[in-house]
Amino acid sequence: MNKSSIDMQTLESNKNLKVDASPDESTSGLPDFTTESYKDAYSRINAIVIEGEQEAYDNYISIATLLPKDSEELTKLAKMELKHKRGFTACGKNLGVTADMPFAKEFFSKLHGNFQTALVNENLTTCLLIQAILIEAFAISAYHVYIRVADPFAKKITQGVVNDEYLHLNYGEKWLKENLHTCKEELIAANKANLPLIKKMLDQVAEDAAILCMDKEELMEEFMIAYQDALLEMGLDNREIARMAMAAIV
Ligand code: PL3
Ligand code: FE2
Ligand code: FE2
Repeated sequence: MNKSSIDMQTLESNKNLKVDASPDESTSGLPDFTTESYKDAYSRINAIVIEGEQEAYDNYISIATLLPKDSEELTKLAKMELKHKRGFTACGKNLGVTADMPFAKEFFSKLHGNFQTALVNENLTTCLLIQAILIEAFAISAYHVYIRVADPFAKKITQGVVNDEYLHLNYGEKWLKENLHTCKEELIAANKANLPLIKKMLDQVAEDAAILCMDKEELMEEFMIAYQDALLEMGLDNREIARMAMAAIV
């Protein structure tokens, strides 16, 4: 991206900032949460998050069927997702926003389809990569950026949620690390098929995110940090990680 388009984007997201320098430290530099444009963008972003948490619940329950020995732990992780869903539902309610659930269902449909296909074929590695690595890293990056510009109510909830998401990411990392010698090929293939979908989802949400004062470059940066850290943790080397990350830009 060239310099002028970065400036444009900065201007775009700054226009939503409260500039009436209220002396209250806690709200300065934050967007105006009461405008129609904020609420309109929030109706889609909030729905994405609610749908994402519900699908995460379903996915961990499904993964447990392929990994019965971890069923108890996976059920515990799954239940956290329902708590997250309730938390984000409350965030929307608090702002007087109705979540656009049909939009969110469509937003997840491709990734959802790939997960379901992997599940029926008992491709556990693919299921774990999609849910416990890609979706969790996406959530972690989005929540980190959101915390910086959220209303006080949502900020508190999101801080609690993001800590849980690391537990989910760690679960995936640990299983994939222990099984890397047998699952590397499937991991790389699944990454090639699904990382581009995450990139598309990020592109798709960027405009609404900007209205919430969430910067796209920052979202991408946070995602790459969480994603690359996870791959490193699994025992992949730098070259393998670079190759896998490259799948995002085809
Ligand atoms: C897994 O635990 C949860 C999966 C959720 C995926 C969320 C993607 C987030 C997209 C952009 C979001 C901004 C955050 C705003 C929160 C109301
Ligand atoms: Fe979650
Ligand atoms: Fe999660």
